[in-house]
Amino acid sequence: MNKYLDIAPEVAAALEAGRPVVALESTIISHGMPYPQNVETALRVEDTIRAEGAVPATIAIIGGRLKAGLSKDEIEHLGKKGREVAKASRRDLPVLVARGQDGATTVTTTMIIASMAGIKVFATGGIGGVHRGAETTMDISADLEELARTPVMVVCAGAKSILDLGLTLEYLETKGVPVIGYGTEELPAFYTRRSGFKVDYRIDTPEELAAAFRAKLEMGLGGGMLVTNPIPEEYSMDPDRINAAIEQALSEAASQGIRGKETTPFLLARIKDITGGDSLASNIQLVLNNARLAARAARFL
Ligand code: PSU
Ligand code: MN
Repeated sequence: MNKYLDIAPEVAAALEAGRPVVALESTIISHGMPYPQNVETALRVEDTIRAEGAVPATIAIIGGRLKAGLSKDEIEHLGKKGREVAKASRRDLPVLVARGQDGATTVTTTMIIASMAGIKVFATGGIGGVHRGAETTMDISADLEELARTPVMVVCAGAKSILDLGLTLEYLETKGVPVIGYGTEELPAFYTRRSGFKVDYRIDTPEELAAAFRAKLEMGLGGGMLVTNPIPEEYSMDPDRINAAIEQALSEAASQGIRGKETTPFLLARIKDITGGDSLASNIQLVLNNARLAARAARFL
């Protein structure tokens, strides 16, 4: 057992018994949504996973310990501190752990810690990817490298068009990461069901998601699988409206010189403000939808 890792008793018991477990990230709590909706959503997502017969394992770094499974108090703590908590990617783990600090885990570090704990399925909202203009900034999320490297199935609602979706798909292709559309041939764009880009494969059942991922694991191919699950129609946003908000947020980020790890949280917060909170409601619904699908897939693994 990894001496830096604490697996919550409920999670450990489920893993021991071979029952389904779904990992959840914590950057979405601290940096992705405002308080108190972030805490309410994190707890609702856990309840949704339980209602589907799986055990939730929200992942974070608390006092330098890698945690698979958080208490309500720990979730409240991360949600209240919000952007004061370090956003922890792979490169941040050594120093945060050695210093005994807190960290909110991104898709990258959630995959790392899930994998250490033996958890195979992870549900989130959106992943990071190749940023627009990456051909000069080289801003490419570590999430893509992690998908290439760590064996976890990640269920998301696609990627926001704050990113260059075409280049993100090219990168994943190069790295050998299967991009699956759940019930769709088109990559969903987070707030909307359509992006104009094709996924690699359409899969229509949780059972087949599990079968494909199991085959990947058993062949020893390494790396994860990305499942993109479109936001339910009734919660999806008007594409013109959301795209205008994204363009405005991007131009503000450029004029304010926002860079590096600040870029994504800045854009997410601005989009939420520009849409007057409507994007937050959609965001919450798509996360719940992904949690449900991840729990169903985990039951077949
Ligand atoms: N995209 C979203 N919502 C999020 C994130 C991305 O739509 O909450 C968060 C996730 O934690 C993701 C991280 O792993 O941002 C990516 O950050 P960066 O682009 O700095 O790699
Ligand atoms: Mn980046």
